[in-house]
Amino acid sequence: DRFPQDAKLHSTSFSEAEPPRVLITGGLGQLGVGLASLLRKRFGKDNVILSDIKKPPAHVFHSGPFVYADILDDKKLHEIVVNHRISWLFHYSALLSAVGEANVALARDVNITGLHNILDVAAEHNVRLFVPSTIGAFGPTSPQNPAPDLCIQRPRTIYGVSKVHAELMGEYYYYRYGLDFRCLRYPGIISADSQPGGGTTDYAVQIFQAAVKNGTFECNLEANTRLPMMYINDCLRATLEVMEAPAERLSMRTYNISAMSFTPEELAQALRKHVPDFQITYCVDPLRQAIAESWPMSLDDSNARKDWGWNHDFDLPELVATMINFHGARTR
Ligand code: AKB
Repeated sequence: DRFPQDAKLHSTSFSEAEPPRVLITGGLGQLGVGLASLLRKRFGKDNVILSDIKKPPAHVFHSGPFVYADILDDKKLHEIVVNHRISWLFHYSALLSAVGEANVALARDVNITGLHNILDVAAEHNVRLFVPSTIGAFGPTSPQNPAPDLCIQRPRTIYGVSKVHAELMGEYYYYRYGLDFRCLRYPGIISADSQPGGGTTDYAVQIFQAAVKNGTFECNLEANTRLPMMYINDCLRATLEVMEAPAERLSMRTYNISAMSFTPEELAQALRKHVPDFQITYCVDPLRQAIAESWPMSLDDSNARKDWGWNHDFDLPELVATMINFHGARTR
């Protein structure tokens, strides 16, 4: 049997003596390098392998192991997992919401076929698997404020459809084959030293650099568009915490996590505490606006807080202070 029913008996806990051997796919996106750095501090530099199909910048290449991995090449994936004795896999390869709509066929290949390859390799080699989901897995018929863990999910983007598919397939493999699948629905993630690639929440990353550099920002969402957001440090810590949680603490396999929700106007207002003359203008992108309006304004993450002790550190004021500080703020 390729997929032993008792796989989860072997994969649920690692003794402290032996740290996991980690592979991160899509490692050169917004989150991979930061995740690798967090995991390397915890498990040792050589136990965490970043991978992507792009050439890494020098500082990433020199910071720890890096391999080429195309998630559409399933034979190569098996080879990497076997040769590096991988025991935990963080699957970050994906096309995001706006770029996915611009290239549906590629999004389907990467986000759906790629995920199938990852599920099979993880199940076959008894690997604990983390797949990020998103607020994009909800749609216009989901409860919007807040969206609970379990509710109607009828997203209208290929990105959202692929993420609902990932949640369901991962849970199916968990019940059917014992795959130790763990999944968090991320809000829009705000990072200082890495850029998102083609999402709907990207404005909330770009606005900080523009505010510090020019004192102005042209926003592609309407002023009152409220979306759930999170600072990257909270997101990466949550990811590590859910992967380290003892299996018996997890009453589910897919959890919402949340920190704050704001509109562009509220973010601009918070920014003015640091850049008093900051000006925001609006040039709305109809695609991104329609996507944003189909997503929830906030997430109910009470199950994550109850089951495995999730707690965010960054609310809006701390987020803004940290981002402005990074971009070399002129706090007046
Ligand atoms: C996007 O905007 O597409 C992503 C997400 C919220 O999943 N940042």
